[in-house]
Amino acid sequence: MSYQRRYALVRPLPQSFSAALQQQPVPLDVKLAHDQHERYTAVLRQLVGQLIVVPADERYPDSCFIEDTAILVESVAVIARIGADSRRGESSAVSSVLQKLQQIEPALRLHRLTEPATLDGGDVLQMAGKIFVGLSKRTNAEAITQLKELFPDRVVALPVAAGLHLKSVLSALDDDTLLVADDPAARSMAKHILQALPKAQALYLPDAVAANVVRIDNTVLIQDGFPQSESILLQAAAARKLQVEKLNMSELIKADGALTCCSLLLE
Ligand code: CIR
Repeated sequence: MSYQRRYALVRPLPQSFSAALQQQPVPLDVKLAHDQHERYTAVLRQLVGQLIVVPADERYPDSCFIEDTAILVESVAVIARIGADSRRGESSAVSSVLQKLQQIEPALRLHRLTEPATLDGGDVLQMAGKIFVGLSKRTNAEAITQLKELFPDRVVALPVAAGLHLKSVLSALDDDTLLVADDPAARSMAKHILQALPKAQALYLPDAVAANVVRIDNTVLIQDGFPQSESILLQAAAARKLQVEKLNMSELIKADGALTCCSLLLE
């Protein structure tokens, strides 16, 4: 079998996850979170050519949310400067792993966002060749300036009006279909994206967290436990002949994580 998605990076959940950042503090069940993350990892392993596991690091309770550490655009990796102070060190292990990967993938190029830029990968949506970047509590205008230098004509900035990150309330099912939480703030964010992509349409979902899916080749990973959104997603997947994998990430959701946040995908 040949895969289009050749690599995925994941980072195991540390025991210190109980101290993960939360917008609304509620107790976290670390064992359950661990099991949910393991299942996510197992599903991903089936879908990509090679799953790369970045070593866990107890110093960083949020480090399983590896998406925030870098942006991968075709063969370019941009190492992020994460917005939250407690998380900033998470990027260096990911950067080392990508540097090692360059030995077998010489086309892979690495760039680094530099101070005063801050950016979380969760604020970056790639869709139909564009790179949408949310200005949020974590991602600032300087990061957008630096990204525009790296990817001229591709970067579109928009304000994050709801949720922690841009992708907390939306994601791409494919190049023409934007999944969006059905609330006014998410709709206003989606408007910016749809203006830049005239061919794209929005599909609104009643559960914000369900609007974050991972698409890998002909499979889409969706959240388990949101039946109304699920039936809309199942219909959309069937219309596109996509396989669906349902994953229950309830404990990671309590720490504001969704599906995209637990991996980095490299073509
Ligand atoms: C944080 O606040 O940074 C983490 N607790 C959650 C990060 C989730 N990341 C993502 O959705 N890309």
